[in-house]
Amino acid sequence: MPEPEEDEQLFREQIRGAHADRARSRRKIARKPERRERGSGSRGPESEVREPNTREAVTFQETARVIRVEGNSFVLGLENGEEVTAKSYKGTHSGNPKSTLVAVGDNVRITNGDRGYLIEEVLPRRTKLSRRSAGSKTPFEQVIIANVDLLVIVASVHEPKLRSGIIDRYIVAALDGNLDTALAINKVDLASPDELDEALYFRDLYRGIGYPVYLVSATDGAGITQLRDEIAGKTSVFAGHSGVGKSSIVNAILGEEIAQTGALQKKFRRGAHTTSATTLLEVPTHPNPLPKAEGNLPTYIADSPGVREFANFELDPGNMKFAFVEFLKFQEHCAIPNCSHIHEPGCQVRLAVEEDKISIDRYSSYQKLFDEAKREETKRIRNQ
Ligand SMILES: Nc1nc2c(ncn2[C@@H]2O[C@H](COP(=O)(O)OP(=O)(O)OP(=O)(O)O)[C@@H](O)[C@H]2O)c(=O)[nH]1
Ligand SMILES: [Mg+2]
Ligand SMILES: [Zn+2]
Repeated sequence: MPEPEEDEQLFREQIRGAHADRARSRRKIARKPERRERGSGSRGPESEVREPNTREAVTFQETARVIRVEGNSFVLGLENGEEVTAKSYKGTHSGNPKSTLVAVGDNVRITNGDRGYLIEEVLPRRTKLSRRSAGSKTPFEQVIIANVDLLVIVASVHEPKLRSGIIDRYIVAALDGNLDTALAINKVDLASPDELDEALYFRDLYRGIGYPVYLVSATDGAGITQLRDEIAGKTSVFAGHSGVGKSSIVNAILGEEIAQTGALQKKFRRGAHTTSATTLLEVPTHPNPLPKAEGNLPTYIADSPGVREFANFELDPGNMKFAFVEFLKFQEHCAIPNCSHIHEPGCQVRLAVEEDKISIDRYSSYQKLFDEAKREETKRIRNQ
């Protein structure tokens, strides 16, 4: 089970401590907002015939992309490549109800007037990586990053130890947020023969299910070229336990020490929560060229703060099985329609686990997440 309060406190501390990281990052980052949907922006055929409102008459208005959070302000990338700092305010309109108002990766409409840059509207999110907020009675959807294409789940073969539970939680979150998923298993340079066997086991397991898996070492560069090929032309977020080497991999991909990295805590042999904020960075094509992506799209990469546990937002017990794609071909033959694969007689998924056709690690994750989803569902119904 996650330790939400503890995690939440950490999250808050990380946001507060965000300054240090950003001072180090002088790179021009994530300049262009995402291409707007038709009619959702301030330019294009629709906007030309739009009646100007009074606010527009005194200020200008354009679309920008949130690239990082600074205290209670947001650093935005404008279309012309400039970076500006903006604030949200009471009148900020959200296209994403019951969720973080402004998140990194959001596309926003801004004005510039007497009060500086103001975020007037946060546009609906195409995709998101979100988690359950903690510390309040009614948890809300805390968006870590919006509008990215790919979630790269980072784990490590050496300390901190690889645990498949958190990988499966992220896979569920990715499905929920409409993200593609890849897995990077880091620190292969430190792996003992047993740890290497374990890494290969998990590589084959997740590859067998259909996810791209990369065995990498941020330190000696093994596997980094392949990972760079995977992320070329996409916007990707790197997430996982603290200390697994997310920032180190980001630096290896960028070819520069941009993201701050930190040693593990000696006593617990786990990460020290070095990265304090999610930041979007543009991967340069020079001097460290990436292979040409289709359509020559720019590549963005986001480092994110490490977590101790990952709490999924609003797990749905009925939908859970769709995040376990290897169950699908067996569940068609379960004796009971809508079988939950937990207790029903004639369950072909459980039979497949017994026959070693489905991994026991994945099935245990499913059981845990299913139980949690059920508990949450009961709570939600009670609070209605
Ligand atoms: N030997 C070895 N050490 C690594 C590798 N990747 C990262 N490390 C070390 O592991 C420690 C943690 O690395 P970070 O990159 O700071 O980890 P992180 O996942 O960003 O951690 P948080 O920001 O706390 O979430 C540092 O001491 C790194 O030098 C690797 O591939 N091999
Ligand atoms: Mg880090
Ligand atoms: Zn079943």
